[in-house]
Amino acid sequence: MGEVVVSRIKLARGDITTLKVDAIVNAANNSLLGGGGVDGAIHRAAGPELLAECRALGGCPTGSAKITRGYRLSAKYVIHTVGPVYSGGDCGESDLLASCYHECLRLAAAHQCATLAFPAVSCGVYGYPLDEAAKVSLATVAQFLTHSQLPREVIWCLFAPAAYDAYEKVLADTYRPM
Ligand code: AR6
Repeated sequence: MGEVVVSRIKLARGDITTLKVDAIVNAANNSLLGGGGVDGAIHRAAGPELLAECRALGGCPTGSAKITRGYRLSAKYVIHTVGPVYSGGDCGESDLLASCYHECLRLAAAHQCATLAFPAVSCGVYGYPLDEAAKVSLATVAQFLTHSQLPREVIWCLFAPAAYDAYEKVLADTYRPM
């Protein structure tokens, strides 16, 4: 992977709702009506207008994404994606997770987002192993960025220390070998 593409990928720690970026990604469920984890945090920070807009979207299939405004967030948009529930790895989970990331990137570029932040989609209650998710998602983002100027920068905002460590390791081993 080219150095230019890798330099457009950043890792951060903490709460994605605090980021000043054009769009943040929500790890949602098929209803798009809120939940726990990062989904709960985003709805709390964005305010009730976000839920009102989500109600009108009619849900979202696993592997797809839908965009809303960000309301009280610093981010202009929230891109809601529904990751797969991990059930052993032989049920198409990696294709579905790659599809989530690809659809989010496509929507961000279509809405002229220069900066986009992802959480570790599917790595909480949906149970996706962190190292596998890091490999699939980094490969999908790196591939997309090779043929798209937008988003200019992609940030993973990783709340759990283990998630940060997993992404850092895959990035170092695969994309920034010493
Ligand atoms: N900022 C960034 N990352 C966060 C935050 C935050 N504020 N809070 C949690 N995480 P999860 P999933 C991390 O469970 O596995 C919801 O109920 C968390 O540590 O939020 O895709 C939805 O409604 C983990 O690494 O999402 C769905 O029903 C990562 O975000 C279901 O959970 C994802 O964990 C989706 O499950």
